[in-house]
Amino acid sequence: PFKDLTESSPNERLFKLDPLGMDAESLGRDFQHYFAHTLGRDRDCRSAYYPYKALAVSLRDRLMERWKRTRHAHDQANCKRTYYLSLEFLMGRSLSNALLNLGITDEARQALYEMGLQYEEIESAEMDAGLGNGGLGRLAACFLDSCATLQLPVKGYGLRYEYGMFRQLVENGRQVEEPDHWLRDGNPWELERPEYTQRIPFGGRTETYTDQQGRSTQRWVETHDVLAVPYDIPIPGYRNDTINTLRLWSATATDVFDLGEFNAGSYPESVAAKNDAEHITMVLYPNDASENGKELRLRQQYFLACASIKDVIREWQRLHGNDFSEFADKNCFQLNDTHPAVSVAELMRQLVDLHHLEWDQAWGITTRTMAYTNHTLLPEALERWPVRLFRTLLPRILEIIYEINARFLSQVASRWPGDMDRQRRMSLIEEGDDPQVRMAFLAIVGSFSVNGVAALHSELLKQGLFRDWYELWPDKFNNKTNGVTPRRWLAMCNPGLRELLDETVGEGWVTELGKLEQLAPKAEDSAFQERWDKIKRENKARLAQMVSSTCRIDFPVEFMFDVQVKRIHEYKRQLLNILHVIHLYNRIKHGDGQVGAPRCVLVGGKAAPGYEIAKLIIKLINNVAKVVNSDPAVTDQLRVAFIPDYRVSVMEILAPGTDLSEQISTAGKEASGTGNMKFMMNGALTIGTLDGANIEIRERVGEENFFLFGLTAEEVSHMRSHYDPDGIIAHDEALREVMELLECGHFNQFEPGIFDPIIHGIRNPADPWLTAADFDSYRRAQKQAALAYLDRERWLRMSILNTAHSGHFSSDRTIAEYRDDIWQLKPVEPTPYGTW
Ligand code: GL9
Repeated sequence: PFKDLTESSPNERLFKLDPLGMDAESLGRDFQHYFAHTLGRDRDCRSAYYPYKALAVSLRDRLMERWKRTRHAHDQANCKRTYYLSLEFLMGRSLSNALLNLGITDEARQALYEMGLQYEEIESAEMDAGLGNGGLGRLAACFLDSCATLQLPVKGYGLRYEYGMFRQLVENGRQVEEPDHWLRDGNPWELERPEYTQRIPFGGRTETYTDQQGRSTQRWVETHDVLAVPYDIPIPGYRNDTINTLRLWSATATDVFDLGEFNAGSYPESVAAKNDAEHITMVLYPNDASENGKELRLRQQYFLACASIKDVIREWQRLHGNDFSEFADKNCFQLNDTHPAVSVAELMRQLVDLHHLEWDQAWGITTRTMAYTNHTLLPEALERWPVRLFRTLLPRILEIIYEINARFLSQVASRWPGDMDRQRRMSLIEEGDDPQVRMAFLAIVGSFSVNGVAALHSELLKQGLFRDWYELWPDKFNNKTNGVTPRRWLAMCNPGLRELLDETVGEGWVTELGKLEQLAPKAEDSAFQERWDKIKRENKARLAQMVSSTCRIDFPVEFMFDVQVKRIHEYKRQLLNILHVIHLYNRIKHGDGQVGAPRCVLVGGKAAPGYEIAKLIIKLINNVAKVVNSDPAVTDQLRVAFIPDYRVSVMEILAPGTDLSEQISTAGKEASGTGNMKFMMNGALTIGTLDGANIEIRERVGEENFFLFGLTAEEVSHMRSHYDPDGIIAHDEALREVMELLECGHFNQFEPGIFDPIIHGIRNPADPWLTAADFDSYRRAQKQAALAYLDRERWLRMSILNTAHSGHFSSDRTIAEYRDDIWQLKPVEPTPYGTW
C-alpha cells in the first residue's frame, strides 16, 4: 500500500535528526507542546494522565534517534543476534525507567516543578504493562534491561495482549478478578510497524506434491490465515545510548475483502471469523505453572513462534539472500520455558517447506540455533498438547514433530539397543487413549543448550525430570542462576539508598553490582548504620502509607515489616506463614510477652482464577487479618494485611520498605525465585528454606545473616512415604493450638466450615507441601528473627551485609553468563550521530 520511494532521492534532512536537548528547559518546552497542542489540554485538566502522556511522548522523542542508531549498528556489524522468545514480558511502568536509564530524572522533575506539577503523581498515572504472570515474565523484562545495558544485540519477541494480568479486587476477603484493559487510553511506548506484518497459517490439511525439481514434498494447504502485526517497544540501556527492541505481535484478520470473497453469501460468518482471529492476542492466560490444554493457548504459542521466525528469516534474507549456510552462526533463539517450544518444529517447517532446504541441513541449523530454559520442576506444569489438537490446528507441524521423533527414537535405539522402556519414556509422543505431544522433550531434542535457573534446580533437573536426557547429552545441560536488574530494583525504586550507595562506593555499582562489596566494612560503622536506618524508616513510611490507603490498616514504622508477596500457590506456602501469624496471635492473647519485636505481616499475590484452594488461602489470610487487627489486646504486637492487586509497581514500594523477606517454599519446588533477590538488594533479611536461589543467597550473605529453617529437598523426597501430620500436630503444642483455633471456627464464626479443605490439606498424609513438617522449625526461625530485630545494631549490620553481598544477583551477571556460555555474543555500540 505504500509508494516505493527508492527511485526518488529523499530529503536527507528527513532522516538525519539533530539530537534533542536533555536539559530541563528543552524537556519542559516539548512537554508544553504535547500537552497543549497535541493533546489539547489546559490548566483546567484535572487528570494526571495527560501530563503523564505529554512527558512520555517527549521522552519517546529522545529515545527514537538512539533507537534507530542502535538498529543501524546491528545491521552494519553483521553480528550474531539472539531472540528471546517469551509468551510473557512483565514490563511494569516505563516512564521512570526511561528517565533513569537516559539519566534525566532530575531534569524532568525540575521541568515539571517549574510548571507546578508533582513528578510522583504523574508517574503513578501510568498503567503497569502486566503482560506476565509472575517470576518468569518479570525475568524476561529484567533480562531485556540487562541486554541493552550490556549493549548486546538481543531482541525480545512476545504477544501484545489486549488484556494483561487481571486486576485483583478483594471483596469480603475473597479474590474477585476484573479485566485489565491496559491499552484503553493508548500506549505511548509502542510503535506500530504494519510494514512488517506476517501471515500465520492455521487449520487446513497437508498434501504431497511434486516440486519443479521432481521431488516429492509435503505442503500445507487450505489454511485459515491470521495476520500478525508487530508493535515495537524501546528498551533503553543504562546511559549508553543503546536502545534495544521488544517486538510484540498483535493478531488481526486478513482484510475483510478476502473474507467476503472466500465466504461469499455468509457475511456474518466472515465477520465472526475476523473475531476469531483477533481473539488470539486478546488475553494473557492467568495460569501460574499449570496449563489446561486450551486450544486458544496453543494458537497463541504457534502465532508467536511463526511470526517471530518469519520476521527473523525476512531480515536474514534482506542481508544474505537465500544462503542459509551461516544462519546458525549468526542467530540464536532462547526459549523462555516450553511455551514457545513449537518454534523447533516451526523453524524446520520454514526452512524445509518455504526455503527448500534438505531435512538434514535444516535440522543441523535448528539444533545449533535453539536454546531452552526450564523454569519449573512441578510435573503438573509440564506442557503436553493432545495430538488431536495438533492434527486439526497445525497438521503440518504435527507431521514434522513425528518425523523428528522417528529419527530421534532410532538414535535412542542404537545407543540403548532393545531398551523399549527408555524409548517409550523419551518419545516426544506420550501414548495412551489421548496421545500427547511432550513439549519439554521437543525443546530438548531441538536445542543445543538446556538450562535451569538456580544451582539446585539445574541439579534436580539432571537427576529427576530430564534424567534420561542428561545421560544421552550431558553437555547440553547447564545452570544460569536468575538475577534481577539493579536499575529498577535498586536505583529506581530506592532513591534514598541510591544516594547513600553513590556516596559510599561510587556510582559504578549500578552497572557493576559487585562493587557493593565495598559496603561490607561499613556494616559495623555506627554513623553509617544511622544513615541506613533513616533511609529504611523513610521507605517503611512510604510502604505504610500505601497499606493505609489501600487496606485501611496502620503499620507503625517501629514494627518489623514482614512481607510475603508472590503468586498464591500451595508450594509457596503462604499457609505456613498464616499459621505462624495465628500462633503469634494465640501467644499474645495468652499474655506471652516473649514473642520478640512487634511485627506487621503483609501478604500479597494473585491466585489463578480456577485454583480454588489458593483462593481459599486468600480468604483465610483476610479473615485472620480481620480478627487480629480488631483485637486491641494484640494490635500493639501484631498487625496483618493482605495487599490487593500485587504487581510490579507495588513491589517497587514494598522491596525498599521490607525488613524480613519470606521465602518459605517446600524445598525442591521453587525453581529459583527472584523476589528473594529484590528484597536482599534493598537490605531485607531472608527467612527461608534451602530452595531455589535461597541457597545461593545464604552462601553469599553468610549463614549468620540468614534465617534458615525446614527440611532439605532430599529430606522432603524421603519424607513422602512416612509423613504423619496428625502425629506431628499431636506432639507440637504450638501447632496443636493453632489447629484448634482453626478447627473451632475462630476465624470463620459466621461462615461455618469454609476452611475445611485447608484443614484437611494440612492433616493429609499425602500433603505434598509438608506444611506441618516444617512448622516447628519455621516458628523457631521466626523467633530468632524477632529477637534479632530487637537488637538494632545487629539487625542494621545484617541488613547492610545483605545489600553488600547481593551483587551476584544482578541480571547483568546472569546475562553475561548467557552471553558467554550460550549465545556467544559481542557487544555493539550504536552508530554515532551524524555518520549515516
Ligand atoms: C518460575 C519459577 O517458579 C520461579 O522460581 C523462577 O524464579 C521464575 C523465573 O525463572 O520462573 N516458573 C514459573 O512457571 N513461574 C515462575 O515464577 N511462574 C510464574 O511466572 C507465574
